[in-house]
Amino acid sequence: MKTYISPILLIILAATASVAFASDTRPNFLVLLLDDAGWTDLSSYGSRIQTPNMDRLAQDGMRFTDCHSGAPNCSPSRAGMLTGRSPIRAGFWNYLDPGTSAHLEAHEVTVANLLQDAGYATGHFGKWHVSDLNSEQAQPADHGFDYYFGTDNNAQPSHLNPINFVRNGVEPGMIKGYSCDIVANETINWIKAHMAEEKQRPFFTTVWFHEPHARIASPPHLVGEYEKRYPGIRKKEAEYLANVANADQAIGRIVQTLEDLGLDENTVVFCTSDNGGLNPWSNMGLRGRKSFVWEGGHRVPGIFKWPGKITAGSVSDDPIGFVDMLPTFCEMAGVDLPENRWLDGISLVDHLTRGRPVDRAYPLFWFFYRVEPAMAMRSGDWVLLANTTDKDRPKTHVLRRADIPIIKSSELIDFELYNLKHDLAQEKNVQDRHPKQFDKMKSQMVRIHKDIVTEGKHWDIPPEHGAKSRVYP
Ligand SMILES: [Ca+2]
Repeated sequence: MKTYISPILLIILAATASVAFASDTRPNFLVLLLDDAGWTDLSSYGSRIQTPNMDRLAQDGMRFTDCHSGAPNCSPSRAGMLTGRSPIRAGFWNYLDPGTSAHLEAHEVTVANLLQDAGYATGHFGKWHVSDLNSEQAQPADHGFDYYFGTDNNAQPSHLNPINFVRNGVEPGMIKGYSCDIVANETINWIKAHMAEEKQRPFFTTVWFHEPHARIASPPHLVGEYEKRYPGIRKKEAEYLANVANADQAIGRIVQTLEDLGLDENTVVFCTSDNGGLNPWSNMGLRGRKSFVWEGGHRVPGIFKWPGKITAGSVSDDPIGFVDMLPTFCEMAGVDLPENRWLDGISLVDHLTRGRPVDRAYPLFWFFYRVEPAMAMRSGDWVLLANTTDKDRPKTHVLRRADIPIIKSSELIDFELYNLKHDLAQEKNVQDRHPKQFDKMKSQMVRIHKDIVTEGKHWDIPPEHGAKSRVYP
């Protein structure tokens, strides 16, 4: 039997569909990531650096005092943000050095994949560092980005006049200017072009700046401002402060573009850094720095802005992590989570928009085989840390073929318990005073460690790869 649909019904159906499309009120996303900026590198977090644009995001949104990157170094942290999973589960034992086999594989599901499938336009701008661009490895397009303009790792030879950007597979050669401005310009142009062509579609953008990771280059007038402001300051320090300030100005131009285009009211902005800072002034009050699983390695600035949904000027002390971003962005966009894989993060929407406490059944944790201690796990105000049985083995800066079987067969030892509420600097191991808390967390951490090192990919790394990498005692 043929089904007859009247022309009038077709007109009504078409009109309904077009209204539904035109009234797509799902938010846009702008994820701003600094590289190696520490917890206290923004003025809103107590820094000497003038960061008025990021501070304004905090004034217009929610500032987190206890936000944690996905890992204490670059590539794993980014993989954690994109996948909502522990970087170890996603195959990231260490950062990606040139020639390694490790990378974010195409079968991982990223937040960009999910939003793209749901109709979002997607763009990545800046440092990528979860696979080699223009190689056989999975590319940004495989990970859900319609458009990309990025570098494998750091801007080369420095932030000034970089030569290693790739735009959708094409290498434009040297681009004049500072990396943060180049990345901001590309982001702004992409957003403008998108709005001119298909303004009914929401967008998702990751803007991952190279600043303030070495090698640093900062505009001389900004360096001069900090030398004048802090007489006697070392040149290297002034260059660093100016570097963060320069990135802040680039962020200001992107945010201004959103306002000029009338997009700011319906755009979620998340601003953060991929790991703790290297310098003592970057992680004030915290133990450790980049690479370590002490707080200084992964506690970072974290600012959310979503006008009308998140209370302006609010401050949250609840612990959150990069693994929460995929579930959070998906809920904000009304997109279902993948059901065929374990996610380590949770949605923060109830916390962000209704002020409900972050209720986490599964803890935040960080594992890096190369450092001591090698693992940290958070539960409320408590942090449990532990070494591994291979702690005395000399380790190279990069992951080598021989590392993986040893990491996978190692076990946790030397546990230490700290209470961050009373001891943010992690100076006093209190395991003897809180045996029940210690035992409870220890058994959970042993389970999680076993779980992730079992799941973590056994990469087929070439035997000689990393032979000249520097060795740690
Ligand atoms: Ca980094």
